[in-house]
Amino acid sequence: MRTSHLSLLAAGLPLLAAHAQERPNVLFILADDLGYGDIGCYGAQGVHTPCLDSLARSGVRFTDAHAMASTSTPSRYAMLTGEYAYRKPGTDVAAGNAGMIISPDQYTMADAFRAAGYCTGAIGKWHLGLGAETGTQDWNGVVSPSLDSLGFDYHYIMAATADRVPCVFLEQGRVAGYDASAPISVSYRQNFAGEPTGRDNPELLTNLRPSHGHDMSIVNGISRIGYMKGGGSALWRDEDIADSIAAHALRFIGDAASAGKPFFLYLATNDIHVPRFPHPRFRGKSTMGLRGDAIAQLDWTVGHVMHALDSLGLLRNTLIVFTSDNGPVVDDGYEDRAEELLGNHRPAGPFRGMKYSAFEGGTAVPFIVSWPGHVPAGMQSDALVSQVDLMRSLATLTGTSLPQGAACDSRNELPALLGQSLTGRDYVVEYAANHLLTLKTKRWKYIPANGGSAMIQWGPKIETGNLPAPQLYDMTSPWEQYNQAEANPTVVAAMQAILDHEIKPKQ
Ligand code: NG6
Ligand code: CA
Repeated sequence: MRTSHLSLLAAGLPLLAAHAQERPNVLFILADDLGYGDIGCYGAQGVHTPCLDSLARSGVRFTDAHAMASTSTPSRYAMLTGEYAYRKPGTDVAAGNAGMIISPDQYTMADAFRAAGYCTGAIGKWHLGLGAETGTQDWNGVVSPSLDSLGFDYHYIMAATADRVPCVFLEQGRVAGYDASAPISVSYRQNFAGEPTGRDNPELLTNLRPSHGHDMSIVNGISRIGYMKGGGSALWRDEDIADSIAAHALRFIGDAASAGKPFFLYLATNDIHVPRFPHPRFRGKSTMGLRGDAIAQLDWTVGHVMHALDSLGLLRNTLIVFTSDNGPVVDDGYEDRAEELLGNHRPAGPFRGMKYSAFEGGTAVPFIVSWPGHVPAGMQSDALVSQVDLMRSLATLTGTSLPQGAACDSRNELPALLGQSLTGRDYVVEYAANHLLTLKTKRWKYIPANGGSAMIQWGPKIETGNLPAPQLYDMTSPWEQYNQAEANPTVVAAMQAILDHEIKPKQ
């Protein structure tokens, strides 16, 4: 039975309805700003990640996996819709009061799981906007439309990032633990009369001070991007965010198990995005200060959820995907000593550039797939894979056919993702923070000519990848160092032609 099931998958054929009861739960863990080199099994120094390493040992560890974009909002957009973010206006890094970026009529990964009879949940960082229109959300009532219109039955989320207001979780569209004595107002234009800011009241920054930006409203002794008033007892404490996300994940999984339904959980951690302010029990767990300690906390989250799955007897029937939304960043705007304490740890591993960049460090990410008994244990796969393919591949796994026009950039790469084939994509399209589209094949990385500064201008010490001439790097050597564009005009032309084709609207 199992053999035929696997051979059907390998042939890329949809599963038969008769196999419905064999469909696994799917736990999709998406870390934030975790670089290729940031965990033990990818070469991290100065921090131990035993749970992630053990997850990798139980499944396939990919070495050539890519986020679609080098920042969060466009990367997540592509992942959840199967559509490249540049097709949709307004997919740049979103403010905390942005309106919903994926429209309710778009078909999402969660819709596909819902259609397959799964309980669907989103827990953690959202950062894809909420409500009908920017700035019009009712934070004291129900924020609508919300994730239920995108296929998620249950949602417990941060609207944007921990460094952006509002600093509260929303559960089913309402502020979790709402404090009626402290009504919430949010603005990305101006402060509210009498409210302190990081800029004017540095003496109130008892937990973290900004290194660039992040000097507006103060919550929990940390100043943020944007202004907010109120919140009272509903405001998060940064040191409790990971625990809160893990606790809600456990509850969701437990509820799905009691209901006897398979689940799809999109578990998007706050770690290791700024402000990095892990719980005291993780302090000093790394030699790298708060950034490394946040990695230890992330590792704990993964272990905690896996332990819960194991206790419920669900581990063997759960497909776990672990990855990150974009490459790493060291100083991303707070004085957390991340740069000073890095030692010989290389957040982007062997890749040039980091978050925001058009170089590979912006989008090369750790990527682990585990499904005991179905995915080979302890395997390394060098197949070229892109997160944009998760949607169609997972729909194939559950035997769900996607509506015409949905997930137009997502391919079924299930055999590669399950470690049954070592052939992945022929190329991946990548999207830098400055909207530069680049292309990676197994061998080459191509960055079209682009003017503009070579370094990011607003704080992080990161190369943009800009050069006024085309760049072509042979990725069989570890660092994008020797530009071979002039010597390989045919390769450059062929790769530019693919980009020209990919940028056109899909029919
Ligand atoms: C930048 C923020 C950075 C981070 C990033 C988004 C400043 C100076 N920097 O604008 O700290 O929040 O946006 O990160 O404000 S992401 O991972 O969510 O894309
Ligand atoms: Ca991110």
